[in-house]
Amino acid sequence: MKEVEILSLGPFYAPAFALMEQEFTVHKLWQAKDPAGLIAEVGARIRGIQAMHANKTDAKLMDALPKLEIISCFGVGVDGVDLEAARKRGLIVTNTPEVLNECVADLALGLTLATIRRISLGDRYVRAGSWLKGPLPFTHSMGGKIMGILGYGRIGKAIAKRAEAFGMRIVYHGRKPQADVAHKYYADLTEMARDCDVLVAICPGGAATRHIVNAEVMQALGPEGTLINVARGSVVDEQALVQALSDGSLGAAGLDVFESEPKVPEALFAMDQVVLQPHVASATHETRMAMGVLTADNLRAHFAGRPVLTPVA
Ligand code: NAP
Ligand code: 8YV
Repeated sequence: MKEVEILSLGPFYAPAFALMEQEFTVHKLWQAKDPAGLIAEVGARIRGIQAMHANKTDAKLMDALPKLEIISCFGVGVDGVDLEAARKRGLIVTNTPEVLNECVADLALGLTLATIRRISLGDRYVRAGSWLKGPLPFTHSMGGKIMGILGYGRIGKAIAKRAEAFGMRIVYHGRKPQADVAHKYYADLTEMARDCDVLVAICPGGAATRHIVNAEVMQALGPEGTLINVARGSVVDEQALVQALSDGSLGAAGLDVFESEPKVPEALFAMDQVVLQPHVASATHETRMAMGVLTADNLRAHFAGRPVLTPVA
């Protein structure tokens, strides 16, 4: 299918990217010294886009590619794509759901454990020789605590399974209660935050969830509460988060994602009650390979005249 030309907006896991390149003619916008020049040169021939969540795939870009048929996203979150513009153009949009559930849930649970039990702090404590001067202060248990999940979807359910194995009780918030789910549903996020010990955000990003975890929600979670964000930086009001952690109205936070990543508010660096990760929840060899293969498989299926494997509804 080398005659099919694809515009790559960002690189993904190299061995999987190579598979895509074996099959298609791939133009790498992220390597272009003059991105606008590259689009002017090849735009009229481009039939597919491959995008990462951080890439802005908007109407302007789509309009510059008159033969565009499909946008294949690496990652499950498609908040970088203007879905309405894609719908109007009749474009197919695909993502890579399911294959990353377990890894993202592992990191979410790891962050929860590391934050509640102050594992990163303990590590720094030993390395700094502080143990010689006295023991680390006690932390809290995971078992018996309530975890509120904001976004009880594919990954949310994988997180719940792990948290239950740690003896935690699960409650959830979404836009509606789910049939066949026995956990308590909260229509109101602030109410759920008030009732739980740990609030895990794992809902989609984008305008609908922007700052859904606001100052009020953090106050409700309270001085003993822990916020875990593995969703998108945009979901949490970061300024309010820094304020709540500084004045102690929120107890602790474990964060994999940030509003202006890779920029992280420096105020968080000095906080012992915070664990920071550089957006790595799905970043294992196995999972990134599976995501990359699925990204290429969706393109292959479409250009072979078959239905794509994982279309975004
Ligand atoms: P999913 O299966 O579609 O689940 C999303 C959940 O969020 C659903 O339960 C949905 O429930 C809920 N939701 C959607 N819109 C909402 C809103 N406006 N308010 C409250 N809840 C809402 O998606 P998934 O595969 O689990 O992935 C979830 C998200 O995780 C992705 O979109 C991505 O942003 C993030 N993610 C992050 C990483 C990372 O590296 N940190 C990795 C993978 C995914 P209702 O429809 O009932 O509202
Ligand atoms: C990746 C993600 O970090 O799937 C998502 O939505 O955020 C992560 O799996 C991302 O796709 C890499 O750009």
